[in-house]
Amino acid sequence: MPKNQPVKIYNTTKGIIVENEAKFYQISDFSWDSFINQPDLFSFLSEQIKTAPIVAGLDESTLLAPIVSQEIWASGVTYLRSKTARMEESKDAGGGDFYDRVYDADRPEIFFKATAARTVGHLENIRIRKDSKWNVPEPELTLFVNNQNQIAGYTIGNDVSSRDIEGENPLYLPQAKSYDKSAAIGPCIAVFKEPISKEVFISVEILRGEKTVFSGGTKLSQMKRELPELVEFLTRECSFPQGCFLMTGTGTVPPDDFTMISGDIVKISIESIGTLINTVE
Ligand code: DO4
Ligand code: MG
Repeated sequence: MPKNQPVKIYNTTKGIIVENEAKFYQISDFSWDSFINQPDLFSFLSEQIKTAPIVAGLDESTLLAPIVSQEIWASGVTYLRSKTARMEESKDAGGGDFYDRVYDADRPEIFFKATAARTVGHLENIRIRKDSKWNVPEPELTLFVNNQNQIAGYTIGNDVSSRDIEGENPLYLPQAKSYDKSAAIGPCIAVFKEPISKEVFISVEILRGEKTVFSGGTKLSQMKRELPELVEFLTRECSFPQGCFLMTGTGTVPPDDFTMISGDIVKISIESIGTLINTVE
């Protein structure tokens, strides 16, 4: 296997499919929850594909979000760009100082984002709230943390957010962040032998019809915190018998005069994991 290339796990309507070096394997006899929580997942996958039947390929229309019993949590204000954007949006509410302080504090911001039922996968629709006028995607490297509190894999996340609600009062954060179809993850869980490189680029493009109305990106190395540090805080007083997902914060925020509208297509790519595409309902 070439150095630190991931093995990818897909949740599909036809069961679990594993991709390795452009070959696809059908996995049977495992539930999703038990499969992704196997200890030393990379070695386990390498063993599984020695005997699993090869299938023709991956039909994208069969993809499901890579989540069954897991919760999605999220960390915030982990990049400078997120801190400055939130200080600006909440300055009239006196919230600016909170964001400044959490950026420098030992304890990171961590919040509950979504249940599996509120989450969509690749090519499914995300939603913006009807009572909000300013909505953005947040492209985020998302960790799969297994039931032993280890980072076992990575996926792509969209922490869809209502900036006017969050900016009006920091106590409205749960309403700005957590509602039906406010979270997208996928298309796979990518499992690496070594931790993911900090040089990976996380990019986002928003299409309105044929036109790109916003594009941007950041390197993971721009994040102020370490990934294990975020996991350590999340798992201090919460256990996750089936593992969980942790969105790690956004480093890309569109300009303040930008809002998503119905019909927009959001494409988030992370090198070596893939691209997550969702349309705004
Ligand atoms: O505190 C607001 C949310 C921060 C967030 O979601 C992010 O930085 O990604
Ligand atoms: Mg976020």
